[in-house]
Amino acid sequence: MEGTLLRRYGGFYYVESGGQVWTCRLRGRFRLQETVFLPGDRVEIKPVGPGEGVIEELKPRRTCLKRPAVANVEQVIIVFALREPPPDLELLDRLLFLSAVEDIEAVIVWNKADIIKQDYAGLPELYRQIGYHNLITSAHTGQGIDELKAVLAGRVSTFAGPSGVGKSSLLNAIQPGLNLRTAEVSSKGGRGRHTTRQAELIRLPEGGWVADTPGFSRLDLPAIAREEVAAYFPEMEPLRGSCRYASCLHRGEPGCAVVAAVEAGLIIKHRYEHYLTFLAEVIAGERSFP
Ligand SMILES: Nc1nc2c(ncn2[C@@H]2O[C@H](COP(=O)(O)OP(=O)(O)OP(=O)(O)O)[C@@H](O)[C@H]2O)c(=O)[nH]1
Ligand SMILES: [Mg+2]
Ligand SMILES: [Zn+2]
Repeated sequence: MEGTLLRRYGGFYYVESGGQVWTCRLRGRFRLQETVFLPGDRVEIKPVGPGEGVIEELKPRRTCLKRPAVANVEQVIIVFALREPPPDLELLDRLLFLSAVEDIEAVIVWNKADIIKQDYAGLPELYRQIGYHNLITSAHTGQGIDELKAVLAGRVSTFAGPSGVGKSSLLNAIQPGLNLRTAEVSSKGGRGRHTTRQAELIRLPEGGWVADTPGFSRLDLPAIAREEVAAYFPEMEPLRGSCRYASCLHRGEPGCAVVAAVEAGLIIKHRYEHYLTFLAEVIAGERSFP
């Protein structure tokens, strides 16, 4: 029987197959090979008792994210808060960049609209102008929840973002009765408390699946060529071929169209700065994996 891995807990793997959740163990050879199974994995199971099974096979993955660690998602729902924790725009740009590299659609959700801090009020429009899909939500008042439901319906998605932004709260708002654990942002430092410990795939009543995931604040970039970095910044893409030198990496070369666009205010400064940061990381990575 084929099924979808929902979550791991202890030595057990919970697999949905045929409208039922099976508590499974791994075939010994998977333990020997140290195969890592992820929520979202398609697996072959063999029933061994009522509601109990053994995982016999791991199907090839269509997509595979390391952070959050989920397999086969079509869409990443990147959640940030419009108050606390303060939005870390470098992490946001990293997630957008990674989704583009992995060819997974990204939707930015700006949550806690009910307690929005004015400093952040312009962010959704800024990212909308770059071309990203944005939603403004409040898990507390229900604002934007229908739009979020529509975005999730019929697709396999994962939530991603820092701890405390309201990922689990949004899922509880979408599907009352889920009762996912949530916890207040700590008053000291305004950071989340890492309430969700493990990624877990949830079936949506409208059809589709969504993974609630633990928050994180660090994210490594994938190994790509330095010349490709700009291609994953949608606002730089149209300038491809416009710099004086074909090999331009847009970091101070003469006649650079990207730097000119930054100076003219057509490319947002912090986006360009993050481009430079990512470029430097990609180049450093090239040296460690020759
Ligand atoms: N005012 C307000 N508070 C919210 C909203 N959404 C979530 N919160 C609060 O923010 C805190 C953190 O919410 P969680 O849902 O636990 O956050 P999370 O992103 O799942 O965090 P981790 O599981 O640690 O990654 C809780 O106290 C929630 O009640 C919102 O839209 N408005
Ligand atoms: Mg959570
Ligand atoms: Zn250039």
